[in-house]
Amino acid sequence: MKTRIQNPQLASRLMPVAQAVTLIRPGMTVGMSGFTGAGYPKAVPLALAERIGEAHARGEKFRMRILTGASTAPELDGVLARTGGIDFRLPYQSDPELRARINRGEIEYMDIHLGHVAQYAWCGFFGKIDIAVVEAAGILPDGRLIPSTSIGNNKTWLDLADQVIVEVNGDQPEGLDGMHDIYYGTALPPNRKPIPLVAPGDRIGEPYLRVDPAKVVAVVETRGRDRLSRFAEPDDNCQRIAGHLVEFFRHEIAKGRLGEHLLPLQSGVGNIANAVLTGLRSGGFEQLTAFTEVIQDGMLDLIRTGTITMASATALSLSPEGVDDFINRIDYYRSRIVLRPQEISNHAELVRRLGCLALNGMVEADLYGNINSTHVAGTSIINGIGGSGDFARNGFLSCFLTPSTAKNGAISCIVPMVSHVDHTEHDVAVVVSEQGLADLRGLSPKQRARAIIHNCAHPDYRPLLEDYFDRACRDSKGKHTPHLLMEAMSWHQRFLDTGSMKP
Ligand code: 0RQ
Repeated sequence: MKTRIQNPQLASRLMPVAQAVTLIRPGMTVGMSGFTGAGYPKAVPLALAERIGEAHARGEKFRMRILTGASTAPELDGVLARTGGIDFRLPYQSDPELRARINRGEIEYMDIHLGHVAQYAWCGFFGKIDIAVVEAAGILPDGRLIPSTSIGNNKTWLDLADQVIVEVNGDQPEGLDGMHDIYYGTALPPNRKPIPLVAPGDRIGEPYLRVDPAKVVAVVETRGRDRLSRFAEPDDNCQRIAGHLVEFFRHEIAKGRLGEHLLPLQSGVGNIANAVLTGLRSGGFEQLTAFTEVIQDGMLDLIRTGTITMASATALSLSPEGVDDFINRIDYYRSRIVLRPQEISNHAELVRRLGCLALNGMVEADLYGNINSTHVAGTSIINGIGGSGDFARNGFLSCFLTPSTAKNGAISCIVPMVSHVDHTEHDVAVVVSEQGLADLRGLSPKQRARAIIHNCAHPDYRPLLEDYFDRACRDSKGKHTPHLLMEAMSWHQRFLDTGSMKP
């Protein structure tokens, strides 16, 4: 384990975790590593939660602002939320404990595009970053860090924080060394230059994270794998959604609008996105590439089987079985995966240049193609917008996927008006459910409504939506985007009142 810390100056800062956490004080803004359950610090947050618990027991207030790459794990978000130690959190979360407290109004949460976080931090919009806590797979003799299973915002936190705590995790595979590409050429306007990346596999930076050794106040040795959950087995609905997408891509190839190797895929988080990738494998496509944020099991399968020849991301978000496979074939994967900072993996310029095919899950779509990715009934957050907006707005094709109903049919995922808007009608090209696919390109609002009702709504809800739309076309004052405003929201209110959207 000692050999993973090869820089003598940083080795001299090695200390027990209980001592390291005394450097984190109430009111601090803490930038932590971690992206979709990968590469988060394993020891400091747990020890910190204990310290906060003790402080609260003494009647002292101990709350911090916690910034990360994306979601982390129960050992970070879960424990810190439970102790009441989080005052403010950004940019993406999926921990049940944290989510519950956000929805009870106990924690302030800022849901922000993942591609915007670094710029906001550099511009000072989040205030001063007091301390960074970053997991690394090792420290080189020159003091640079071998990154872990995610990069996320680590470069930004290491650059901006006044102080740094490095957790060196002896259980992260040593074979990660060489898989990363950290670009140090970003600047703020008016000094920005084009980012020199023209293909997903291009390496434009260096494999290691720089850190000023003078800022490193503690190094902690840890062990422990990322805590990543299993994906649901692709069910019938997922397979149908994948089937509709495959058919659509084939149609686009036939029309000459996509080449036979498609364009770089972006795949969102969650079961549906994971299952759709699995479905693409049976679609007979070859030599695909990915420019995305997260590599889930479905994408790893495509890389292993050679369907995807190169994937760029900022994190690995694999099931325990996926992790085993990744470690067993790490040399194979290292030549086919590049992990980058999220300011690059989610950069609007690159997503637009490469022409990504954006495939993201959603909560609900409305008749006109507005998408809600984050909220149940308009007021309770699920996870956050994550990177879906970075890709939806800038991709070549923006596809949103959902089963047509949720909660055993009690909810229609196609509604008259979404209860919260994450992606506007202007950023959505294709909506897919197990019922079918609505290609919204080139359609007016009313044409889009007909396509979505007809192709995507569940038969149980289709007549209700048709009836709503017909009456809206007749009775709405404006006929461009017809709505019966009070009635539109009554669908969600009915669900809140009775547990079902059905009248
Ligand atoms: O809740 O598990 O309690 O039953 O939402 O739904 O169908 O399992 O779908 O796992 O693909 O997640 C939008 C959440 C979909 C995800 C979302 C309930 C449903 C279930 C999950 P239960 P499924 P998925 C880049 C991309 C935003 C971030 C993003 C997401 C739970 O895709 O977080 O795209 N997206 N990032 O029952 C009420 C509805 C519902 C509903 C589903 N209409 N009303 N509840 N659910 N539809 C990567 C990153 O950014 C890191």
